[in-house]
Amino acid sequence: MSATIESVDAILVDIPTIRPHQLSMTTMGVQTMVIVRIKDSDGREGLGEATTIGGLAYGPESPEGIKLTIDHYFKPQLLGQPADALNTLRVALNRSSRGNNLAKSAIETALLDLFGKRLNQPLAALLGGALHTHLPVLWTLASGDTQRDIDEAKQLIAERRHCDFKLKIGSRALMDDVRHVAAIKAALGDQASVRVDVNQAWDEATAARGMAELQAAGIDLVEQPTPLKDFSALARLSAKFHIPILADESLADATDMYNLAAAGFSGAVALKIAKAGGPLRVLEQAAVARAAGIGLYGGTMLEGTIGTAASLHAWSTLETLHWGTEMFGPLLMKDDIVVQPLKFHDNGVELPTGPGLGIEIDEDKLARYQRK
Ligand code: MUC
Ligand code: MG
Repeated sequence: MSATIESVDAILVDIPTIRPHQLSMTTMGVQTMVIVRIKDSDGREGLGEATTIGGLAYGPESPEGIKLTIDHYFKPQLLGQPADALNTLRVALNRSSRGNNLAKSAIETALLDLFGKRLNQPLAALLGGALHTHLPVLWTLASGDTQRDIDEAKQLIAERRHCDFKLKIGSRALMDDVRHVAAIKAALGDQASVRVDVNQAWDEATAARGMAELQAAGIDLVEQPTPLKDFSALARLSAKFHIPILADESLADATDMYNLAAAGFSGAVALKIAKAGGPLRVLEQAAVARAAGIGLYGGTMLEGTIGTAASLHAWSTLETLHWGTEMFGPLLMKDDIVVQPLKFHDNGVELPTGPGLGIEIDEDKLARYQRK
């Protein structure tokens, strides 16, 4: 007999960032995680995380809204149900509530963690087994200051913590951004791959000019240059330039991936468990991307260790991650709420071992940072 779900808790956790993190739509000084704890009738616990960026600045789900969705809509549906019937529970939640993929991702992650603990297997084993146990991780330079970004990158290269960098641009005038990016690329040279994320800030004409400048400056990848719903702009720009485009906000799930590929887009996709609705769902999207010849990248919503570990388990099962990953979220925060932090070294991170996610909550730290 399968264990049943006995409790579902969604907890808001606020942790300051190590420095301001400047995106085109907001500057973060604190990261808010929604930590989900699901307990079953055998006394086991599964952990999940739903995290967004800058309240409602980045996407339509806020941390407070995610907690409300889980407490008031998902929890009554989940209590008393068999804990390992993941597909049944997903279908039920999808029938009763549209969208809310970040909240659904946290639930799917917690149920997978619980199932892995029940079977005494890591989450990746439930997904068919890991192909990689150490995954490459880039770092985002987003202090807002060119020299500070260069110093930060040089130190991280020297420590072999990261060798690939993404720069957040789009909040300044185009040529100011181009000068900022070109100065960083010139300072780092060939020892680093430098990419940019515009977070939708440009219209198509600005993007065309920007991409030409960035291509000339030696930038390797341009992430989400134009607004998320304009699939045809992404398709046209991807046909016009050699510098590839990474689609991020435009894509949540497998259907979006299919539609963007059908619109003629070529390039790469930022996979994120949060956007897709969980580790199982994101792998469906990866399969569509692969079929369409679109490159894969393990993306983040700047989650803490729980969401990052869940993503790593999913990415570890993908044969090729053409653009690596950006699973550095825990490193952007001043502190952590887990007993054993992830191990970052050699320009990447180790896939955690141990049943489920392989992550344990530090109850004192959680109590310290939990929103009262
Ligand atoms: C995004 O749009 O990519 C991921 C890394 C980072 O610095 O910001 C996020 C969001
Ligand atoms: Mg992005």
